[in-house]
Amino acid sequence: MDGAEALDATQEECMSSSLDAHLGSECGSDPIGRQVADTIRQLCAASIKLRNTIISGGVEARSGGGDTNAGGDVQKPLDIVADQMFLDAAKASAIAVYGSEEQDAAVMIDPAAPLALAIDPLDGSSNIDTNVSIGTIFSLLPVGEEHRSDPTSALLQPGNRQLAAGFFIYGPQLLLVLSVGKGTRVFLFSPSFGGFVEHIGSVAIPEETSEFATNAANYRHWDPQIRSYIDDCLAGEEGPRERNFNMRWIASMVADCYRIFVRGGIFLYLGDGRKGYTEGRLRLVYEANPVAFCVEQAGGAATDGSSRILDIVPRDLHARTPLVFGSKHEVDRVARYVADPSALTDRSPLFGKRSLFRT
Ligand code: AFP
Repeated sequence: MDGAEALDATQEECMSSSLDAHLGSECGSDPIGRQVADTIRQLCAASIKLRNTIISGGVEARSGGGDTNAGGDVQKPLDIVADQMFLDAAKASAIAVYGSEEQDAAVMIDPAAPLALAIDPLDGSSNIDTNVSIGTIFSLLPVGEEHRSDPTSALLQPGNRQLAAGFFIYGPQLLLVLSVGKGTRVFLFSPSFGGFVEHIGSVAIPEETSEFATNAANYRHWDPQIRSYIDDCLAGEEGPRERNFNMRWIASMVADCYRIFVRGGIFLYLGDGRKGYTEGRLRLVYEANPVAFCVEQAGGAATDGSSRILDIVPRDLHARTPLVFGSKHEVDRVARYVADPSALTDRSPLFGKRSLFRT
């Protein structure tokens, strides 16, 4: 086989494993399915543009001071650029209403269109300076007849109504983690092919794990149940869990989440005692819901500590929620710690009272 034939063979392989082929076969041939597929294609095109901006180190990609968004987070120039790129993608799709972390209120696009897009255009943007992976998290919801008088209300449906959800990771590779409700798959942007190709077929998050992800600097602000859970992990082989745990915290949810898809783990960002953090930090509609959808579709679990994330009815577009997700058995275990504080008193005094973060 000469070089040209080899290239053709690779191109053919790329086409058959392409995101496009996946969307064609998995989204269905009904109008809504086709519009979901087309919207995902538009989001992918925007993500490639954003990736090019990031890797070029252009002026937009540089961090800097800025205004605050609706949630009070400082906006970087790249947050604004990303928001505009995805808003343009939404305008080129069958989107009625666009709800973004970077916009105070939902943006009406076409009240007659069948879909609503909720998005965090650039999650983890406080990491831009440090060249850590950042991402875009998105959720597609149906706009039904009941939403016609006020299409923005479509963004306030519980996450179990999502038609598709996913996130892009701008890291060493541009990846797309995607679920259209039939499992979760990972696609890789191939510059030579010019599009996304399948990277990991069907993701399965291991049910068991010995790795947790949390910002341990907030330990003193946590509820006692969560401190106890982490204490028990930290106690390792000598503690009640009788095995050693590892900790990872990238502070960029897409990157922490992707690691959990690849090798299991548990992510915790619960409410804590700091001012403004009673509901944690993460947003229900455009962060927790899409992640929870992909996690559940990969066999994992996602809760607010006790209740399933996907069953929560959002109060408003920017509402926060405590969030725990990852390996199912570990997420269930956290719920047991949260639900039954009295069980903690039965634990050995060594593990019930002592904080291993204290000296
Ligand atoms: P930014 O988008 O402001 O960087 O926030 C990122 C994030 O929402 C999420 O990606 C991280 O898991 C979390 O914040 C990290 O929060 P802490 O800095 O409080 O650990």
